Amino acid sequence: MTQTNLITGFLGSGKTTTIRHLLAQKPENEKWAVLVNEFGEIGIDGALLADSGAVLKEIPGGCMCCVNGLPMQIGLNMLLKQAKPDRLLIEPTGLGHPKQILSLLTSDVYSGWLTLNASLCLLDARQLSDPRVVANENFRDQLAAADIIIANKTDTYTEHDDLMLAQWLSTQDASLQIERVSQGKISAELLNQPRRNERELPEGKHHHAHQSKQGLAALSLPGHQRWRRALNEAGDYSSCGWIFDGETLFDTAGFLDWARQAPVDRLKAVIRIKEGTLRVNRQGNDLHIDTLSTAPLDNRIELISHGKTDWNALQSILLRIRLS
Ligand SMILES: Nc1nc2c(ncn2[C@@H]2O[C@H](COP(=O)(O)OP(=O)(O)OP(=O)(O)O)[C@@H](O)[C@H]2O)c(=O)[nH]1
Ligand SMILES: [Mg+2]
Repeated sequence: MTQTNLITGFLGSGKTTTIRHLLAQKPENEKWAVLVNEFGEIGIDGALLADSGAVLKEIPGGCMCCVNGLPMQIGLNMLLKQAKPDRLLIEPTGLGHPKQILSLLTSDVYSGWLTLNASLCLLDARQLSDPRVVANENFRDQLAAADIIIANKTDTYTEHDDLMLAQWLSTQDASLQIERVSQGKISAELLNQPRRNERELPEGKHHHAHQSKQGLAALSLPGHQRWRRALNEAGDYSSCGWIFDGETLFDTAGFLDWARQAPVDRLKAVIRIKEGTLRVNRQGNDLHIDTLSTAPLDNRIELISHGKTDWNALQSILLRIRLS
């Protein structure tokens, strides 16, 4: 039986960061796997976890409810039946509703394969002051479905954020477990806690407005095509992602300006520059940049925004800041 945990949390709350930290605690003799579902069609979290020593499976493109059918089950089957990991961590998209994935994981199909342990939900308490986030049913239901709340990014909290967190907690069951951390630094011991929360969740609204149904095909560049883009839309959020081939190099300063200024809520990129590989991760105005020692096969950029965004305008700048 594979010990399995859902690691949920709204867009940019720190799910992947937490999973990286958990993977660093993996005992050497164990095999751990990670299943990531991203909202965007271009998977980037896979690249962020590539050097983490886990068996990795990405399901790009859409909210969990939309990919929860075949792609999700195929991914899960592959991991459980071929890789047979001791432990499986599942990161659903921050814009997804937890109901469908929980029903899938607790269905008879998987009863002989996995044990579903505690669900951990990442919470950036600053988001409690963002009316757009608080009004989002996925944000609320992810928290409602959790066994353990991980209040992450405590290094950024103001007194007001602490107050909002205390206020939110006062509306919750007194037995709800909460850990306050930064950089997702939780103990892997938490993964062994049992799942206790069996609260009946409302059906997540099904916003099937996906413009692109390229799914997994979007992961590769066919033939000699140098780049392509893929769009996704669900509810009030839309995403635009690009893959550029491995020969493409970007101008570092140009790219960082573009990443800082793009009028979007979330930006993730793993791009090649003259000096190597740059990893860029922006949530709101927080921008994190670091370098990767391994060169990825291609360049990947993913933007997510609330409301309408002029993707073509952003794309024309992006095309201009290529060095080759
Ligand atoms: N200041 C600060 N930044 C953090 C902390 N934890 C994560 N971050 C940053 O927050 C951003 C988002 O982190 P991720 O781990 O990618 O978040 P995520 O929930 O996986 O994001 P999505 O998969 O896009 O929903 C990254 O730039 C991280 O470096 C923290 O404790 N403090
Ligand atoms: Mg992530």
